[in-house]
Formats: sequence, C-alpha cells, structure tokens
Amino acid sequence: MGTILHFGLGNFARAHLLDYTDQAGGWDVVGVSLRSSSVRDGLARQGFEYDLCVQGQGVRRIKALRDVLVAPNDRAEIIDVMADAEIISATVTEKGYHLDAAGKLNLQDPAIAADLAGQGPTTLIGFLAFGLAERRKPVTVLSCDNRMENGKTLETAVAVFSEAAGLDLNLDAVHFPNAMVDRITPATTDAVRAISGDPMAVPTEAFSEWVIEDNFAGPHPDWPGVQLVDDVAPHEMRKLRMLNGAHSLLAYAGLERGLTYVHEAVRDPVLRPLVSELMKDAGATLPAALQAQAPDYADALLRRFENPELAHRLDQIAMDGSQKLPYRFVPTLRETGSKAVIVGMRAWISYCMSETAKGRALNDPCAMEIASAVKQPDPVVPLLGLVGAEDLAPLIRK
Ligand code: CS2
Repeated sequence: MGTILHFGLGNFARAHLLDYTDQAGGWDVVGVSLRSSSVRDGLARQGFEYDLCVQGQGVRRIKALRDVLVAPNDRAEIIDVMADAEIISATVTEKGYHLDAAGKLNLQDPAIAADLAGQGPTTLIGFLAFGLAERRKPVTVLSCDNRMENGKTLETAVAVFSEAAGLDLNLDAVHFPNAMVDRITPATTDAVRAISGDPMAVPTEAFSEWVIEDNFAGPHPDWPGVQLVDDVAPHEMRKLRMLNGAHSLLAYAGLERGLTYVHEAVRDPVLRPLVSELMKDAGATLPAALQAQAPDYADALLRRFENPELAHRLDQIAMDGSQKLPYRFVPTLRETGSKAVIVGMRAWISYCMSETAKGRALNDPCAMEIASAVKQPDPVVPLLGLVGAEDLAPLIRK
C-alpha cells in the first residue's frame, strides 16, 4: 500500500493517472486543487468516487481517490501529506510551471513572487520547494504535463525557486522522472452528466498511453500498460509534435473556419490535408528509430480525432497558446520549415488578433502581452517572441 499526492484534479488526471492507479490497486491518491474547492466539494458529496465514461467501453467507477485538499485552506495538511507520500505527481497544465519563453522559472511571475514573499504557497513550484525542504525521506516527483523533459524542467524550477527563497533543499533524494502522457479527455458536458447520472463524471477515449523514465526513488503502483524506459524524449517529441501539434493547428485554423469540434475540423476538406502534412513534417523530426512508426501513428491519430462521441471543443485546445506552441509548432517549423505549421502559426496570430478585436481577453497566461503585441504596427514579431520564435518572423509574415 502507498500514497500518491497529486496536484491538479482536472479531467485529464481523473482519466489518466487515477484510472491507471485504480486499475493497479493497492495505492490511494490524495488530490490537491490549487485554486477552487468546486471539484473537492462535488467529489466529497459522493465519497470521492466518480464515473469514468470510456468511449466505446462503458463506465468505470474510479475509487482510488482517498481525499481532496484545497490549497488556499489546507496548506499545512498538504505539507503533512507531502512528508510521507511515496510519489508526488502533478497535472497543472503548461502554465502551472510559471516558466518564461526560454523555459526558465519566471521569478517575476506574480504567483511565484508571492510564494517567494511567503504569502503562500499557492503554486506547485512553491509547494514542492517548501514541502520538500521539510522532508527527509527519498521521494519521486512525477510530472504528468505536456512539456518536453517535464520532470527535468520541474526539478530545475524547484531548485531555482529554493535558492531564491533561501531554502536548504537537498534534491539528491528526490527523483524527477520525465514522462509522456496521452489520453484525449474533453471537458465534461451536461450530456455526459445526464447519460452517466454522475455530476462528477469524466468523459474520455478508450486509448491511453504513459511512458515514464525508469527513475523512481522508491515503490510505485503496478500501472497496467505503462512503459518504463531509459529515455522518454523521443516519445515526448512524437506525441507533442504530432498529436498536440495537429490539435493546435485544428484548433486555430478550425475556429477561423467557424468550426467547433475536433471531429468536424479533421474532416474539413481544407484542414485534413494540412493536418496530414503537419504530422508528416513532425514525424520527419523524430529520431530515426521512431520515424518508421510515424505514418501508422499519424493514421491512428486521425482515427482518434474523427471520433464524434468525444465532442472535443476546439476552443478548449486553443487556450494557453503561448505555453503550448513552443513544443507543438516551433521545433517542427525550425527543423523542416513546414508549410502546414506556418498555416497553424498564422492561424494562432489571427486568433489572437480577432479575439482581441472582439474585446475578449485571451485565456492565456500571456493575455496582457498578447493584447499589447496585437496593437503594434507589426504584431508578428512580438507575438512570436512569446513562443520563443521571433527569428522565424520572415517565414510567418505573408
Ligand atoms: C490538447 C491536449 O487541450 C489541448 O491542448 O491538445 O489536452 C490533448 O488532448 C492531450 O494532450 C491528449 O493526450
């Protein structure tokens, strides 16, 4: 029996890590919501169990969640659980790492600055730094977010924060394996709630994948189907550039064409060949060993995207472009000059401009920077600067 303390209880975590852990058995999870208590309140009303509605496979009742803590109120308890948990994991999305376009911890970020000033912690980085500083036993910190080298990046961010906070933190006994995570998990709709009858139900697809660097500090659940490997990077590249790259192209170019869902956009006669081209270009950037599998992987992705039952909204994927595009578009564009990625990047830029023109602040941690970039005579360079690609402006300008 072991405990996982998991930060970020969005739908993805409840369809991925919690499903794997529930199936493994013998472990339980204590969840942490960093901001609101709504998920905790909803789950607490039903004993922290919920329905996972797996498309084409029916409903699974997930019971691995033992409790949910809410950061603003339960700080001391979170630090207490952190002192003994065997694994501390996280799905806080790309923006939850508070990094700049170069991937370094942004010490000026308001939430990080507040944590450093002792007004928190409220961020994952703050909780890890303060919690690990009080912990003596070895522990595994497992990032489950869509970033290249997510574990290594998190380790560096925690070290930089701890130094800035003057904490005496010895990370030798803390292992931060990299991991690639995959399962398409849309937001829950009223239709899904109605069908399952569970207000906390989570919809997801049958497919799932989890590749983890074999670098644990101690025990871990016997997660069914998980691949433990020495080097996760090729798998991260494959997934972030092909699946997530295609998703972002479909999101911005699909919204521009007045579409709503992924399954509509992937069937669009203009977007379909573009998506295939993007995945082909991205596949060409992969290490040789994975290039041979890329065409079959691309076909499998198209079938997953075509699934109308998932009702995966394009505007959900369009969020946080400044955090997502450095991994999804920029490497493929740099290495191949991909015309399909150029279309995607141009669609993101016009998305930023049209949303701002409609007076809507973007759902993006760089919303303010985007709003001021859009007002510039030439918004291309400052916008590309936010994703670490201003030097690619000549390629993007029409
Ligand atoms: C999506 C991802 O919202 C998005 O940005 O591209 O959540 C995607 O569905 C997952 O990474 C699939 O594993």
